[in-house]
Amino acid sequence: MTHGACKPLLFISDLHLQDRSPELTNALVRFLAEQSGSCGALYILGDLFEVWLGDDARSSCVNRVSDALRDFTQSGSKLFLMHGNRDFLIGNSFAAQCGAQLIQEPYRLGTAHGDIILLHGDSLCTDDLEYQHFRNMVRTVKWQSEFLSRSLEERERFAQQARAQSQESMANKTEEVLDVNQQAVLDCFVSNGCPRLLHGHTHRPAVHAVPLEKPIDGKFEATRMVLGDWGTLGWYAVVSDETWELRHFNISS
Ligand SMILES: [Mn+2]
Repeated sequence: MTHGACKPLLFISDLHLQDRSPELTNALVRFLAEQSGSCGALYILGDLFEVWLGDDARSSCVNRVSDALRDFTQSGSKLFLMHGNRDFLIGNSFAAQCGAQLIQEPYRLGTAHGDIILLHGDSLCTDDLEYQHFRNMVRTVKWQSEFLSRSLEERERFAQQARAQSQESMANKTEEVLDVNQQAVLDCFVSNGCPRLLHGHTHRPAVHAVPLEKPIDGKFEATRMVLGDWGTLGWYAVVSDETWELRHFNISS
């Protein structure tokens, strides 16, 4: 693959879209319209939606988003969707409607700056044992096919209970427990043999330089870029021939 005339790659995550926050859906629609054509590909690294009960559960928000994503891909930009901890049930049917391809984490992306490992980020939060237990359960094929076979009302009830429980237990967890575990981050660099990592989930946008004991790719320092969630600000990362950086813009409500 040559990188000579590559259009920029964009990365977003954690928009948590839902009918209740039309200003965020509007911000995404504007963002897509501005970037379509000039952007080579958009990678959505999870939690595009606040909740996903199945591709058959439609809402005005979901319809607006799928229309805007389809316009974006029809204009010539590629679109890749990764699951987050809230929308891990997005299926091939929704992806096809948007012209998107679902990708699994860890996803290794070749760029002009070397390979970058893409993750949603929740797999790095290993101090939150309760959440990791839940994650292991709901990420099995068996659990998912059983859940998707239930009625929409039953699925909605389950999602409400899960959210109430998670909010209750999150109130008792420290900031450290809810952030990434540093050893999990190091293990990720080592196991992938790659000193560059890009993820979301923690809602703590930053670019971290991580010292390495043993060099990876000849480097004693790895980079962990964290996308921010969308609220009063919208966050995205840009990878072009010239730069690899985190950017943000204002979202007026
Ligand atoms: Mn998340």
